[in-house]
This record gives sequence, C-alpha cells and structure tokens, in this order.
Amino acid sequence: MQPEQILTHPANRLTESDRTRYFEQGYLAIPGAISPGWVRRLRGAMEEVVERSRSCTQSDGVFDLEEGHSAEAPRLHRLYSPQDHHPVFWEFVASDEMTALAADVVGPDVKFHHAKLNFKTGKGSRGFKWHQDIQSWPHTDYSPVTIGVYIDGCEADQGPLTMVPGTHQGPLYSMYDEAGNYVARLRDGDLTWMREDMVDAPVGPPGTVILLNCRTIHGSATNTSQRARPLFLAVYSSADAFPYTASPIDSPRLGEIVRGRPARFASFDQRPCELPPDWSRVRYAGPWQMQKAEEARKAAAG
Ligand SMILES: O=C(O)CCC(=O)C(=O)O
Repeated sequence: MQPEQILTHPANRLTESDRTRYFEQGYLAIPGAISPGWVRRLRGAMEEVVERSRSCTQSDGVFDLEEGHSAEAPRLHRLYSPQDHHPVFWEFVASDEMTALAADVVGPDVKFHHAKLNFKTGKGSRGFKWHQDIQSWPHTDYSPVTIGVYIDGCEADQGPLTMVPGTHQGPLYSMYDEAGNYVARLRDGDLTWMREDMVDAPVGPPGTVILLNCRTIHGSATNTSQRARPLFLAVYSSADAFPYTASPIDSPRLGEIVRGRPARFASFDQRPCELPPDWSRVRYAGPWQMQKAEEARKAAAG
C-alpha cells in the first residue's frame, strides 16, 4: 500500500504528527513505547535463549556467535527468527502492541516477514556499516517497516541505530562491492555527500521503539560500553506487498497476516530495487560474517 492510501486510515497508536514525521524522515523513534509488562516478558524469553546458547560452539542458522563466546560468558551477535525459538517472541510479533504500530505505517492489513534479535553484548561488539534493508529482501512496494525494540533501553555509548533522515526518498544504492560480492553495506564512494550532522541516533529507556522504513539509510556503531544492547527487530509490510525473492531469514511464519485481512490484489511501486543473491541457493551469512569475509579479501589483496 502506498503512503497516501495508508494515511486515509485513522491511526491506532501514533499521533498524526508522528505518522507524518515517519513518512517525511523514513523513521520514527518513540521512547518507552512498549509497556513494562511486555518488556519484562521479552527480557525473560531473551534470558532463556541466551542460556541455550551456552552449549553452542559455532555460528549456525539459529545463533550468530560473537568472538569470545563461551559457555561461561555468552557473547552473541544475533538470534535468527526468535519467534520460532520462544513462544513469547511470536506472541509479541502478533500482539496488538506491535501490530497497531505497524498498521499506523503500513495500513490496516499487516503481514509478517521476518524477525531477529541483535544482542551487541558490549565491550567492543561490532556495529553495522551504512546500508538499506530492502535490497536484501525486495518487495513489490516499499511499505515494509522494521520495528526495533530496545529491550533494556539504549544509550549513546551502546551503538544505537543511526539513521539519515529523508534518505528513503532518495536512491537505493548497491549492496555489492566493486568485485561483485554481496557485502550488505553501501559503498563509501556512493556516500561522499553524507556529513556527520545529517545523522540521527535516537536513544531511550527500556521499550523504546524505532520504526524504520525499508529504504532508509542506517547503520550503528560499536558498543563500547560494558552493557549489552539487545534490540528485537520485526519486519512487517502491507498485506498487499509481496516479496519476490527468497528471504535471507526464513520462517514458517513468513507471510502470515498478523492484523486485518489478506490482500486480493498486489501493490506495485515501479522504482527499481537491486536483487540480492538467490537466498534459496546461497546461504545468508549475516552481516558480521560478510564483514569478516570482506576484511579477509582485503588482507589477501595486500
Ligand atoms: O543492531 C543494529 O545495531 C543494527 C541492525 C540493522 O541495521 C539490521 O539488522 O539491519
């Protein structure tokens, strides 16, 4: 569904000015938007999955392990598809708490695509280079939104999400390097126009939400603090937007309607989107492995 049509439906949770800001900036931060009850449940589920990661010795399709991970002191980059590994996460994805927010920016009929839980354990956990999301999972329109929830809150030294306002209206850049490797980040040469004072890095207490449009340029810095920065991320679209490539992160829940009704017609936005590798044939390695592979290629090239 296109923004003009979405805005004809009354908002559920956001004020009209917040909605306008989302469509103007390409993101919106809402400090403490998620209720303390849900934050407590998410934290409990997260602690359970971290316990499970203690027996994990190498990254697999479930956990992406950070350097130095051990049974005694788990260090995790990410839990893939948390909604398939703990019932509380699916309950949350499909809850009114989340889908009412999603509906405010994608329209009344809401479809789930995928989710992940990024941990950024602290004491130097890597950040994310500048990227746009939609090139990794193209859809027939640009309604997809990622709803990020800072379970324990986020402060400036914990590597918050950083966004460049208005970039959802600009071009989609390549996520391949000059040699044709998919690197899930934008090329430095495409970003020479970017200045530090253009970047926004909202922070907030536990339950703070970031609504992020799929075209917006964003990234995040290293978590230099001693504290983990768990960020639960769930991707939704309008029910009438359809992915046309395999998803990098698969789930039996992909495509489930979590609010409203399924579509009878698809929505199309003609603006082009670069295609990712065919994720049904090429395993999606995640941004950290891609970064390491890129560093190794650079080192080998001298
Ligand atoms: O966890 C982060 O800091 C960034 C997450 C992100 O940009 C992504 O998963 O696409």
